[in-house]
Amino acid sequence: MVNVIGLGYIGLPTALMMASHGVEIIGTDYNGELVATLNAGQTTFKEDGIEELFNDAVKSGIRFTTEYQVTDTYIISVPTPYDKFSKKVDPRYVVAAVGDVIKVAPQGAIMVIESTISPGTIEKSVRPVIENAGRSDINIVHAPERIIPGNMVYELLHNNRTIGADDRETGERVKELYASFCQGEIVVTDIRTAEMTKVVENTYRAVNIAFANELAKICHHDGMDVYEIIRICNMHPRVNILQPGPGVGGHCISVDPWFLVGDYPSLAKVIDESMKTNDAMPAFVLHRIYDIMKEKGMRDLSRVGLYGLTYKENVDDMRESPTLQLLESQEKHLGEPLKVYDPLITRDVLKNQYHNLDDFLNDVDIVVIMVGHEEIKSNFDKLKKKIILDTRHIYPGECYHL
Ligand code: SAJ
Repeated sequence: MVNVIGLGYIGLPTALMMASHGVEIIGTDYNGELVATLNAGQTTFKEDGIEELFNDAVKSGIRFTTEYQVTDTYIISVPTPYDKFSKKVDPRYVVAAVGDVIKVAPQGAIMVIESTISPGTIEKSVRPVIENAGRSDINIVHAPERIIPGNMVYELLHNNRTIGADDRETGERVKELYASFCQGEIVVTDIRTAEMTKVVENTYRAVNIAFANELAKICHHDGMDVYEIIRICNMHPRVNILQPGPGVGGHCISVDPWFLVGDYPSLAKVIDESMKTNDAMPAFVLHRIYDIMKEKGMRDLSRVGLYGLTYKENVDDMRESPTLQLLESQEKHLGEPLKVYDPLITRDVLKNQYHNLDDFLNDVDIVVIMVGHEEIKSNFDKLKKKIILDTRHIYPGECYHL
């Protein structure tokens, strides 16, 4: 039996996937409300295919509880926030979960940590907890998650995975467990390498996006079409530039690279600049809005609407969202926030927030497409009379770009 600790964006799909592939799973979360929701047969966030997976897992006998279980294998997938000032990882939830698990874990149990951590965190923060409790018999493993919100179920099944362990035998045992559902290649390595690969993967993407964002600014400055330029460059067999956008959000790409900057400030120069470039994008969008208003002779900010509140298309996750970053920087300057609407955010989170596309469009003249949700793509005809700033390069008609 496997006890999955932390039933959030990563722990829940992982637990469901394993259960639906015949592994006996008990999911534990200290949030009683979340556990009650799951026990009432409801999933806790929207994601393609998660409902079906949930139903399969329930049929296969998955259970949810707030109690830690006595078993031979644990998977810990709790959040790892970062300290915005020091830019370092904050391992407090991982450390707390490890502390709770070792109170009940039997001799020789395996403890897999899936949470993203900066290189060296297991050595610095996790191993001491285990050793100080006299539990050196516990086998620590790091199996960083790799799935992308919006395509989690597919990626859980198909992505290659990395497993870091102290010894080959433990690594192979965990590999066998993940092979119960994972059709990709599973590489076994040491813990520090596994920690580093995860952060490097997200850093690679952050630096690549920053490069695209910088190109967007250069091209805008001299009236060149950045999208056409990237499209042509990407036809070269060894070039793969990502897309510019209004900023980088989510809990990973906008956060993990900072761990390297925080730990190696004098070495991580390109990474530091890239993160600053991405962080500056929401303010750049704000400048573009002012430029467009000036060009059109408009003064009334209340006629500007931001479409999309989530950090990317077709997910309901707002963590580190560029729209929220933009509103924050706008509020600092002007006070009254711009109008916003997102079909996937149904609860009231902001002032000036709309819950219906038509109402939103009726009240604005400039629409800033911050997120390319399917909803807006199938309603482009409603934007015909609007002035559009498309930060995602999805609108087929005449409009402004970054
Ligand atoms: N973005 C751009 N331009 C692009 C691609 C993305 O501006 O060309 C923006 C998005 O709009 C979003 C942000 O970047 O705001 C991040 O989105 P994403 O879709 O690139 O990635 P995440 O954060 O949803 O998921 C990433 C994935 N990592 C990699 O692709 C290397 C995922 O595989 C990881 O599991 C996840 O981080 C994580 O948990 O680390």
